[in-house]
Amino acid sequence: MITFVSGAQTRASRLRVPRRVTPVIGDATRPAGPPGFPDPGRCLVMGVVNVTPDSFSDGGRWFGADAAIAHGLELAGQGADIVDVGGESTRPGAQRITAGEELRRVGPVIAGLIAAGLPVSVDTMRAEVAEHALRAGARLVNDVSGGLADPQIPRLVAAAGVPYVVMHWRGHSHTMDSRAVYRDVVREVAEELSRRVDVVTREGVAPAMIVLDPGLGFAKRPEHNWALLTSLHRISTLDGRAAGFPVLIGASRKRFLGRLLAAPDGTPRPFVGSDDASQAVTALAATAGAWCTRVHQVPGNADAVRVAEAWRQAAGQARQAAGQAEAASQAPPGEEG
Ligand code: PMM
Repeated sequence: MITFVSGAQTRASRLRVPRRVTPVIGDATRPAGPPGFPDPGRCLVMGVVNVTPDSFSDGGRWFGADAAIAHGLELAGQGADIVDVGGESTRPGAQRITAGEELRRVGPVIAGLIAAGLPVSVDTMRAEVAEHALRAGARLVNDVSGGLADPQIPRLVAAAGVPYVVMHWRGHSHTMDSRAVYRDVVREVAEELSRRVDVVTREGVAPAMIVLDPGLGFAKRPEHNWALLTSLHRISTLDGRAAGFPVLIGASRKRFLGRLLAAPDGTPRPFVGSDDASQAVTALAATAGAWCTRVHQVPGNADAVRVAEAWRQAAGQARQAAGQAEAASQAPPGEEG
């Protein structure tokens, strides 16, 4: 990011008037990620393997262990840092499946991907499924309910000592659209996440193991998603209550992107047609300091996080240079080199 210094500012510095340094976009800090995952110095990419017949973005495509394992390997080969395996659709209106069915779907896929040496996370709201995955070697539990759907999960995660994604959630899929009511979405999501953090840490989860997620599309209307995306720092810090948790975002193929890209007659863009927009969100969120982006298509997102990191590095240098120039301009006369 270029830091613009106007002619007026240059004259002001000659007159020793303190200058206002233009903020540098991409300057936000990125809190350290949880232990147990590599820190390549950029936002991580989590590739999604939905072993479901009905997920709204890719339901049915990887419904079968062999196809799902092959897809997970493909995502890792394309640059996914983590492969996230889920067996229960959370699409709006979806009905729940039994724990037995969820386990039947994800068990062999998790085992197959771990046997192949991949870092696997399990996307589940059930302790029974999380426990099975952890025994198989899953490295992270991604709980879209943040422990609300099954209060046993936090204790289980604490005992396993793995990172825990605590997502903002207001209820199961069949009710979530009616719960998308906020006066100040960023403040309320931060408050509700803060309460979840209190609960899960009381259950023994180490704060260093917590990753926060604003839950895009879960009891959120498009304007709520955009407000949250532009306020990731407030989510990370729980609106000033904490030093800063790592943040994961899941914008990929969500309805708000399809609506943004709607045809002139208002028909939303089909989910697969929103992958370029998903990558744009990844680039912006990674530049704003997100720890991880959860995506269905890896290659473009793997590029986007690298672009974002180059941007952040340059922004840091620009900020440093602007700070040095500011200090020099405020030094008393005669102290200039
Ligand atoms: N979204 C979905 C599923 N799991 N997990 C996290 N942490 N964050 C999300 O936003 C999220 C998630 C729903 O999307 P999909 O069914 O298309 O994968």
